[in-house]
Amino acid sequence: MAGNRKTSLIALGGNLPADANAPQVTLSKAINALQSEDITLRCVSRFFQTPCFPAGAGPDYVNAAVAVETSLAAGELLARLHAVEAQFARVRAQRWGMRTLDLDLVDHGGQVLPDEAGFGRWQGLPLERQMQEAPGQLILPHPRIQDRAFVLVPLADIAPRWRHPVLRKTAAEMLSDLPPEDVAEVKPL
Ligand code: PH2
Ligand code: MG
Ligand code: MG
Repeated sequence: MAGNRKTSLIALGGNLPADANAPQVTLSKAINALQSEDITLRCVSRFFQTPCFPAGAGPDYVNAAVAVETSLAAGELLARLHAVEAQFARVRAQRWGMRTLDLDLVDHGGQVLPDEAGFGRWQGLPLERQMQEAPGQLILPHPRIQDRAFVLVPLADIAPRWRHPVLRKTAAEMLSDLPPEDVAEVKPL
């Protein structure tokens, strides 16, 4: 497919075994499974062990991030991510529940979806409502990037100079805005 190729950033996570494979094995297999004729892998972060958020809600996660190049539209890429999650025994039971594999589209070529106002509503949602409400549509960039060391540490590993299209900060800047104790808990495997 020619033209209009975008770089997309994808966050990976998992905290349950899938078919007796540890989360880091599932993540590696998922990265392989993601690659196709129209999805080219460009960069893979280190893998990190991270405490479950919210604290105490389950075992530690393994988190990572990848950059891919693709001609797919955001919705099409998201459908591929869901298909790969399903392939690795992901069952969508509970919001923020334990999972074998979570693939989150973090950024798709700087696109803001549904629009800046819609992004702003989700980004500003208080934690209590974040835990109860799931957006019915794709929000881009991922509305929680700036809050989570388990997303920003892997992201800054592969794309420290990537700039958030709404907040106008780089991954490295957002990471340095986080409490150092949150960042210290994210440990390379
Ligand atoms: N993902 C969640 C909920 N909690 N905690 C960590 N450490 N890492 C995650 O990827 C994660 C989480 C929902 O997607
Ligand atoms: Mg997630
Ligand atoms: Mg997800």
